[in-house]
Amino acid sequence: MALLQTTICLRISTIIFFLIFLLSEKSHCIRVPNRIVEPLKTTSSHQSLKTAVFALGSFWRSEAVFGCLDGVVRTTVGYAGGTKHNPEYRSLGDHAESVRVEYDPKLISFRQLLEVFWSSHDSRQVFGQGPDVGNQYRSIIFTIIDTEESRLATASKENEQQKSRGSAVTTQIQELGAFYPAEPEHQKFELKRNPFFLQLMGNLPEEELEMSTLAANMNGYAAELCPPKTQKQIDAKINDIIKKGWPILREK
Ligand code: MHO
Repeated sequence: MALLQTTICLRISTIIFFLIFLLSEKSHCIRVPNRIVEPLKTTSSHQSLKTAVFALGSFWRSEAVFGCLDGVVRTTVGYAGGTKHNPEYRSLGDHAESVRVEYDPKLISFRQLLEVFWSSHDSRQVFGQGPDVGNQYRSIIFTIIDTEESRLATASKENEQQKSRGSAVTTQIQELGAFYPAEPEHQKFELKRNPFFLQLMGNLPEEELEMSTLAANMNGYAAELCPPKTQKQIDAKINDIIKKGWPILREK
């Protein structure tokens, strides 16, 4: 009886999965994954990580931009740069939509993160970013005073200003105060828009999704914002999974 139930459950989920597949216009067969519990990293390995916080427009996009860089371990969207206590998406006060990036400095440097920051938005746009208008979309590099990072941030802003002589770079370099993580529905937003990818990852529960490096990567991939080489590598992995019918995406 237990066996029969398992078989029926598998069949139902297979049908749902095939429907998703048909909608995505692919014509391959694939087995339904069991949920994979991704092992959380140990505290000791976390001790060597560093954190950077940036604001560069809609935090859905910002998280995707940083999420699939090699060396980025975790991303979180939130509110920073303002004074309002406990901001929320619909009343964020004077905060800016921000992304907190946890990274391994042995694999990626703050300098490289700054390059991605500058090349991923228009730092000369006033009171908004792209189509999004408002103070919450302003451009900020958060640093801690008198650190190597704050010196690098200042130098990179000067460099950016020199490159765009005609117009002022609006980016603020601001002391990092409180960072308020945003509501769960805003975390890994681009990935959550794509149930097929969530399924490929084994439908991780929210807490694991928020901690997961793979989810940060896949969030960037879903938004097509990974560096081209990474975008292609993930494409290849997904195609491989589809071919083999072994539908589980794992950490690199
Ligand atoms: N233009 C975006 C802004 C979202 S955001 C997280 C939208 O689709 O509404 O502020």
